[in-house]
Amino acid sequence: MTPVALTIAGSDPSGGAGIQADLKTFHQFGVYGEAAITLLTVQNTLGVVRVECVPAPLVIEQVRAAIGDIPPQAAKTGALGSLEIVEALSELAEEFDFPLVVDPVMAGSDGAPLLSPDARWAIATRLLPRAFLVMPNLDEAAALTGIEVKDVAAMREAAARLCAMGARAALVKGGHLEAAATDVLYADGAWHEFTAPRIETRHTHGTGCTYSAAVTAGLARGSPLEEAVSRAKTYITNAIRTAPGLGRGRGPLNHHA
Ligand code: PXL
Repeated sequence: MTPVALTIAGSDPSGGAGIQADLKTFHQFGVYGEAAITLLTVQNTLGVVRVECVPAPLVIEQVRAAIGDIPPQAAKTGALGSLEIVEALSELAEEFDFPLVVDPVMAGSDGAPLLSPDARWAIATRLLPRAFLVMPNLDEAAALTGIEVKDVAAMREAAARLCAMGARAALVKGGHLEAAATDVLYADGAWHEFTAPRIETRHTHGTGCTYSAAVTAGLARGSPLEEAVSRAKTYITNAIRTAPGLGRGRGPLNHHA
């Protein structure tokens, strides 16, 4: 049977991040993609100029319509926008019988807010306990745990704390570290590291979305977590390395990697 994955995330009309990136990534992994939209952004590679959240009940209706007819084997969340959406989705996720990957997006790659500040607490307390995997970057890991996360030792500590907060597993992403891009996974009481050489480039738009979509696709295909992360890390590294150079700002990745 064709594997199916669902993304619950925001729209990026320039096609590099959000649901557009997620669907391209699912497709590249041979996974049929479904998408429920949480918010619309007006943006291109130069930045985000406007964000409009979808009413929470309409987000829930989209998810129910999609999974009620074509059940996914895995799902992910991206930008969730409002407290209402985080709360409604956390409640709905109790019914999910497939793994949920939470990419706790707080801002776009240009720093524009994609999550209201009052929704952070709800992600930490309501959504994390529903997560099979949470995969924050350094800033998001710090915001969720309250500790400073600037090196691999702190990443290990943050990953373990995120699991103590209820996530089944946590992958803290070190793409913004100064040395190599080392990501730290904490799962089943053990740490694992995934390292790739640093690539100097401005074309990183949608990196987080694409990475979490690739992990979700692997899970939908039935891969064990470590294998899904390892394959996704290779994919994201190649996608950055072979970015097509589109746009006048922070350009998109190569989703065909
Ligand atoms: O990468 C975070 C992100 C998530 N969702 C949407 C985005 C971005 C980054 O720009 O545009 C819709």
